[in-house]
Amino acid sequence: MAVTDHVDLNGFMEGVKKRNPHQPEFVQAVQEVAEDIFEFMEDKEEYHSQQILRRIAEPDRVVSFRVCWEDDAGNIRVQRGWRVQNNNAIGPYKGGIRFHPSVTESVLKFLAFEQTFKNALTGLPMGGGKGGSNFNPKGKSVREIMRFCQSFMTELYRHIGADIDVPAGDIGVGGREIGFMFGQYKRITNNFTGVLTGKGLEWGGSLIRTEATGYGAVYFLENMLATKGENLEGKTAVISGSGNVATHAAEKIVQLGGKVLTLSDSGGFIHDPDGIDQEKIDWVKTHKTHRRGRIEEYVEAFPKATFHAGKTPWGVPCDVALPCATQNELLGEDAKMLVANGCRAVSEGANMPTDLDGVHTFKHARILYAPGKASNAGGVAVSGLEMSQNSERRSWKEEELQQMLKDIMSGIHNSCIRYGDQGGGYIDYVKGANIAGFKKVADAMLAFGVV
Ligand code: NDP
Ligand code: 2IT
Repeated sequence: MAVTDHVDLNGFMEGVKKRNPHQPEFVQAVQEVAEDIFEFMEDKEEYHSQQILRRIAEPDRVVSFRVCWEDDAGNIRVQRGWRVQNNNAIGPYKGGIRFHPSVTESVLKFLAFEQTFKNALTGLPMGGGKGGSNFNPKGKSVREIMRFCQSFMTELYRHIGADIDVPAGDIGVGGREIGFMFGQYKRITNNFTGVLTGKGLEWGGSLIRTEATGYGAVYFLENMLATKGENLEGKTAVISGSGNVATHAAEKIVQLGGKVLTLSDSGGFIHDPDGIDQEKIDWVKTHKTHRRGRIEEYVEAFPKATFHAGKTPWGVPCDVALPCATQNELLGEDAKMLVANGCRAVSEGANMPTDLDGVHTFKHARILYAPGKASNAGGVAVSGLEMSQNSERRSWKEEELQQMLKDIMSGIHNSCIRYGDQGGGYIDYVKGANIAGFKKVADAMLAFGVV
């Protein structure tokens, strides 16, 4: 008798919890996927007997390393760095690097696990990985950030490669940090190769990579609304975050005729009843990204807006919501409030921003709800296109890339419908994304045997 014969969802999750103590984010991500996959696998003995889900939920490897650097005052600082290589069944490991004090092994394992399904959904040949450090870039000088990035890459370089593992940006890592890391990789290896994505346009980067995650999340939202014969024209949107994903999601909502009411950061949210138009979005981009300012200063520049310290924006009535900051920023009670206030669609720009309670609330209310692994896949998709351009040693045109991004997002939407259509006009996008992503990776793993 196979060892898995008697393992049901609860038994499986007990094992995951036991093997991953003190890793709540990782356990949460596995649970959200396992809830759907156990149902899907019910009549698929091969997935059970080959322990496919168990194997995907056990990273291929987790590399942890020390990162020493010297601050401007001459103090020696020590941080921890990681790269989690979760699964490379369908392509080289691929996923961002996060610099934030909240980074732990659990957070990076959850992100690498999610990335495995997300990357499969894009249709491009990319496996799942994630890396980062508990380094806090806030309040650091540019020279300090450079020294940290160089030290981080001095260890990371031996684990990555254009056909092995291709990191990119994430929270706290944008074009500038990718530049510092690419420079150090090239210096150590003497190799100019597509080992990172999100590069500058002069040195192998792709057009629209910067915008792709936020734009893609809005394209996905449009696809969802279209199933109800609706679009974004005249709709109000509540957005959290004020970084790369949030500002570009806001920009695309505005371009498509919607009105953005909120943005936020770790200090609280701003509510602008007049709407956050392109000029205001540009102000936020400059203020947050280039000046590293706080969102609360928005109300000095635009006095009709209000700032709500220590709060998230989910209590502001809206038609659509886009959580674009971080994990577990939208809890069960927030989800209930959104639904009660008439929110019709939620498209996640962040990774796992909604906790399990919130996911169940949205599913129960049968609103249009897209999990990040489907709706925020535009960023990694254009990263995949950057890899293709690097291999070809060519740069594609903006219009071509814009069209490819739109096509990839609607392809993901179709995959979600294929496996998530529950009848009666309700699509369970979480289920659809989980099954479509899982099936592709699982079938590749079956082909390789027990490795
Ligand atoms: P940025 O660093 O550009 O911006 C992060 C934003 O989120 C900032 O406004 C930041 O506020 C806020 N934030 C971060 N941590 C917290 C926290 N603990 N509580 C409240 N607010 C917080 O990151 P990105 O925009 O790139 O990433 C945002 C989300 O999107 C993440 O979940 C990321 O994994 C996901 N994502 C990013 C992709 C990309 O291409 N960049 C692709 C797919 C997903 P503050 O300034 O105060 O720190
Ligand atoms: O979460 C994500 O998909 C990202 N941070 C982007 C990863 C990438 O490799 O572009």
